[in-house]
Amino acid sequence: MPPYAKTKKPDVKLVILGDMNVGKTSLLHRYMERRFTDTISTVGGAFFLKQWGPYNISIWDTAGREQFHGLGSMYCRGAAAVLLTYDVTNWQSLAELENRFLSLTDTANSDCIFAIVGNKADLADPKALVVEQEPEEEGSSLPCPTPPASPIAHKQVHKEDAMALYNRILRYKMLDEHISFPAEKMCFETSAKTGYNVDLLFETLFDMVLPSIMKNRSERSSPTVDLEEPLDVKRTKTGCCV
Ligand SMILES: Nc1nc2c(ncn2[C@@H]2O[C@H](COP(=O)(O)OP(=O)(O)OP(=O)(O)O)[C@@H](O)[C@H]2O)c(=O)[nH]1
Ligand SMILES: [Mg+2]
Repeated sequence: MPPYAKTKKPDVKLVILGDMNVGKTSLLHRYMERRFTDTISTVGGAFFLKQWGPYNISIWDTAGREQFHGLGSMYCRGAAAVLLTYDVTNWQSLAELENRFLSLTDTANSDCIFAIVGNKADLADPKALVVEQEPEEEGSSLPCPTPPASPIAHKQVHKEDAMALYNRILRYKMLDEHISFPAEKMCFETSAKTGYNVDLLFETLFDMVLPSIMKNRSERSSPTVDLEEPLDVKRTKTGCCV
């Protein structure tokens, strides 16, 4: 195992932002624990460490409640990617990303990657109702996934709205649209409940932050001057160092 994996020091940081109740914690639980769990509204923030091949990726879940808003920019400090999350059945949750959350990302890295994530797709899109099946033990038969009967809610946010927001973010960040990842690639619709697109979301971002991981590692391994250590210097008669 490479030495970096043993130390479990995060190589890179991802942060999930968005209004309360959009499903940030549920998305992270779905990805890390492979299931949809009961959640309680997040207080402050929580940190998960994902081992991705030889790399350690920290993923920060943040509280969407207004009272914790001030903490957001602290969590974003040094982030290589930010997942701006909304609920596809709630237009206001998309608007809040621009109104309240975008400015918090000013402390993220200058080359930070942004993803716009529309969660709760199972409520609005029959495609997202198919429950993700985990790979079974060898020899056992794989049941064919069937969509559970569930009422389809009115979809308030369409992918085009999310893509327009993404392009506005590029302009706000003064990022060149021609060299940044295109909106089509960076806008996801997910369901933490069924698992729809959840692995795709996280794993696409992990691949995209690989250059940041490499940069962080090379900075860590480059020789640094230890200010605590006395330098091996020769003193001249006048007391100056040469
Ligand atoms: N139908 C459906 N419900 C979801 C989904 N994701 C989350 N929920 C539900 O939405 C509610 C809020 O989910 P959380 O994951 O706690 O939301 P949050 O964004 O972390 O909220 P805060 O921590 O308060 O910021 C819970 O009742 C979840 O069960 C989803 O994909 N589909
Ligand atoms: Mg939460």
